[in-house]
Amino acid sequence: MRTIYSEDHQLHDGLLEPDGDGWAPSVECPARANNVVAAILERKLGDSIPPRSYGDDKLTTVHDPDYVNFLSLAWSEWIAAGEKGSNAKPFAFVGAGMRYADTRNIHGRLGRYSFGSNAPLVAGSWQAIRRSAEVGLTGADLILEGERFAFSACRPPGHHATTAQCGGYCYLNNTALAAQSLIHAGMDRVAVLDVDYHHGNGTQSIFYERDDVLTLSLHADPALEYPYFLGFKDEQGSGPGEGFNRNYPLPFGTDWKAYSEPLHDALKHIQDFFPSAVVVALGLDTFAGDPISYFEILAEDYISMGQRIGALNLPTLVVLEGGYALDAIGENTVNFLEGIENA
Ligand code: Q9C
Ligand code: ZN
Repeated sequence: MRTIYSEDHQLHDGLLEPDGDGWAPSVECPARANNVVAAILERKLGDSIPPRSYGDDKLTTVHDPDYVNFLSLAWSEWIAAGEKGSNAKPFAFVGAGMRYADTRNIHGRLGRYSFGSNAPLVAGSWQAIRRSAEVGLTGADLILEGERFAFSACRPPGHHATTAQCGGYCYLNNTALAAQSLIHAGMDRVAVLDVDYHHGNGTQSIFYERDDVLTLSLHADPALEYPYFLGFKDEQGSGPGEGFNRNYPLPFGTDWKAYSEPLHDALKHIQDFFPSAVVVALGLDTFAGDPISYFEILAEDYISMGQRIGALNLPTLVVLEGGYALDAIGENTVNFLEGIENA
């Protein structure tokens, strides 16, 4: 299987996230993707190729043009406003009774285009964010060109990003951009299976009213875990999309035995949908050793997980999402990818 990867993710570094009374280094750091790519090389999974370039028109197939424009300019606006912090991040958000008004203040703009304070922008972020989206889009193109599998080693991740808001370490929704690109190229139906520990709220909301993209997500119950405000079982799609979204909220402590039942159900629904391709949003934060998560999936379980998904026998694009156990993310990712290939 080929991997698509850009070194430009290194530019998105020095990120901070809320911690106690202050801010601490974010668990979403360059070592994640570096360790994934090192494991792919070590285990000889296949070649690594750089992403192709795409115009803004490709990014706006999923995102609002004003949001893409904001992401591209936010760092320079932060500096122009005389801000000294290394992380441009919001503190004021659009609450009930307020408007998504066209404010010009950088703090207002950061809040208007964020749904939380854990998607900061540093000097090199935009380049990394754009390249990460292009890594996802190139993976979709490889599938369109006839490859049975491809792995988009995206960083930053994307599945929390909505049409016009960043959050949860995500800015552009790499997975959604890839799925949309498959549809745009003529596929009638595409399934997106999100196995990240956190609900893929961005991906769900982007395709919620559509019947051509089936979205399914297995994740920690949002009643207990981030992103808290979406990912419940009763969210099944709306309008023409009614019945084309499925959520599997799972309890803390979920191990492979407990995980494999809802996974089996999700795979059955994918089969019944007869998609032309599957996009897997692969989060390795379901791992027992993940520092911010509470599932109990073990290293060898990722082989089984990959095998189950590979047994669908469909063209499959795997897109990297979360996973924060730095010394295990490489092994777990390659286990999953080898499982898919050797189903
Ligand atoms: N103290 C992804 O996995 N909550 N995003 C972290 C840590 C935010 C996860 C709390 C988790 C966001 C792509
Ligand atoms: Zn996650």
